Amino acid sequence: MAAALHGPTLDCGGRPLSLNRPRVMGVLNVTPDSFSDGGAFLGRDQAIRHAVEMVGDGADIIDVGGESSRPGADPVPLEEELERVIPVVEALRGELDCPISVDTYKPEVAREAVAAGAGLINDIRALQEPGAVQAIAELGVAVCLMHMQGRPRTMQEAPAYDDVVEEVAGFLDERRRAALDGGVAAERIVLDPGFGFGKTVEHNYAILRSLPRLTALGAPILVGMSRKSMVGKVTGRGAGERLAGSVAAASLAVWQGAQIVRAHDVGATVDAIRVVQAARG
Ligand code: PT1
Repeated sequence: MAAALHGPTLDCGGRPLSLNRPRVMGVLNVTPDSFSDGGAFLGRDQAIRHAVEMVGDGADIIDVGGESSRPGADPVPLEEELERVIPVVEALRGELDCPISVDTYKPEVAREAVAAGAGLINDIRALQEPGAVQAIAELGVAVCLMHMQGRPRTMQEAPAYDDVVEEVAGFLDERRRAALDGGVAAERIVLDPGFGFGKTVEHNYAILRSLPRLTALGAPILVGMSRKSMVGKVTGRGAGERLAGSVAAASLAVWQGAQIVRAHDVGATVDAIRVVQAARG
């Protein structure tokens, strides 16, 4: 129960995460093909060390991902995703006090991840896979519902919208409704516009400047812009040199009410968010 906490909380499987201040979700890739870490954290021990370091830097959630969703990425078979993700979640459960998130759209991975200790399922397909709503409702964990146009392999070929902000808002509202109707508790739902997922640079910045339209949906908003091409395109920087741009994007999102920021560079993002919070009063 969240009896001791006041204000908005995210219920991560019985573990309440207060959202009375913005939170940082640290990215822990356990893929050999990940777009910015280049598989550097593949080994289980390295993954644990990286997660512990991010928590030391102020991360509130660790997001474990075994299938890259960067533009052009291929799907990973179920067994391989399980082999990558589950041992890391099991090890993290013994090392960390913060909620562990798993970036997966497969209900089978969600079930095993929660059994291993995950409290949040980060679903880039927003529970559209068969059986996904039921799995999350039964598991009693938190879920992030994200918008994506198309699929990672081809989503950047020709993204198109009549009104990107309204279409993303409408989709997130519809998926939230589907989750609620399927038995997922309202205090377990987070929404995410999916920066870079089937969106041009212009689409991404239109969403960024219109975040209040999304916070008005009534659920906490998570954003992930860290090191993405929307930052690279306007700065002319490669994937390894996007820190300042990523921190600017995170700051603008928090200024407009985003409650959770998914980021690779946790320490810098935490500092920036503290400054934004102080300015917001
Ligand atoms: C995200 C996110 C995610 N992003 C959530 N989960 C990725 N909830 C993975 C590029 O344009 O924003 N929200 N899980 C990473 N995906 C991308 C997409 C990485 C686009 C890079 C780009 O460079």
